[in-house]
Amino acid sequence: MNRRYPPVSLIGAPTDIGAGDRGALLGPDALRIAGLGAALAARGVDVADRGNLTGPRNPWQPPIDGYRHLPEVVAWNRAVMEAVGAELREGRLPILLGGDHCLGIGSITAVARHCRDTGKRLRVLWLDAHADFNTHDVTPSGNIHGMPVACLCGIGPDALTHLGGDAPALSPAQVRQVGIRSVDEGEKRLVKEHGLDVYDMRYIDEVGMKRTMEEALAGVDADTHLHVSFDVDFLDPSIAPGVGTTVPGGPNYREAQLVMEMIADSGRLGSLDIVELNPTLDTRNRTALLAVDLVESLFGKSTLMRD
Ligand code: B3U
Ligand code: MN
Ligand code: MN
Repeated sequence: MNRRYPPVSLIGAPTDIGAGDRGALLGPDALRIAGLGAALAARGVDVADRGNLTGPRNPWQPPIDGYRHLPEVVAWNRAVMEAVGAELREGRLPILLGGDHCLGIGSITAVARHCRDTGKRLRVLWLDAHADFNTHDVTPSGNIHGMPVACLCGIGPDALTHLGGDAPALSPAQVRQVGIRSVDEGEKRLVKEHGLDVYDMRYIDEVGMKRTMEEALAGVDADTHLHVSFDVDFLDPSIAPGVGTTVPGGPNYREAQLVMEMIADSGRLGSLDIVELNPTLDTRNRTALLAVDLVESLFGKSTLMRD
């Protein structure tokens, strides 16, 4: 199944402004060094690397009113939103190289706005160990990388929920979360209250990854823009140790590869985030190398028997 993809733009956002550990700011270069651009080019994809965005440094301060570094998080997300929006308007497929997962707010706000302008339906696949649905009053950490899904659904500080002008960017019905295995107590209540569609690891263990992904992709059609927000801590830490918040019991290599292949088969991938990669916690850049390998599957690399 050799598919044609739109031209791809790599956008680096070197910051750990929303994270609980330092180091995700090295994510974009770790992915480049692992050969992301060359791997896509080798698949026949037209790739342009737009370099890195700039933004405020990480002041490493404690939370204020339940948020750490809110003004800096807003600044980075504004830059991301503008960069991702510009690529989409040119008909390109943006790949955001994080950076921590707070950047999903800017990226997906741009995608949601683009879908509104072009009349496309939007489906967001959130591949993550965490639900990222905390709010300032229930967060255990104040780290905004634990809040992007809530912000995108209109629950959060105005500066983030209204980043693109209108709020909310998303309704929970547009989101499918896969791989979830760490949800905080207050966060659990919010996830249930807002009816988020969560395929947690227990569900995946019980029904298998194939059926999980069939369900998560159900209804995706020619008019759908599929956004994949790939938090690298989605993967089991035994294969992907280079992330800040490892949670045991994640998808193994074969399951993760199937996820990417099934998304590729849908033919609807329109934008991608690769976030939370922290090479300072890794050895020999193996987590970035794995991420690149999985992105190749996402762009249609398949075994001989299926080509
Ligand atoms: N739920 C926790 C931990 C966390 C969320 N996302 C990541 N870690 N990467 C929190 O701090 O909100
Ligand atoms: Mn996340
Ligand atoms: Mn996570």
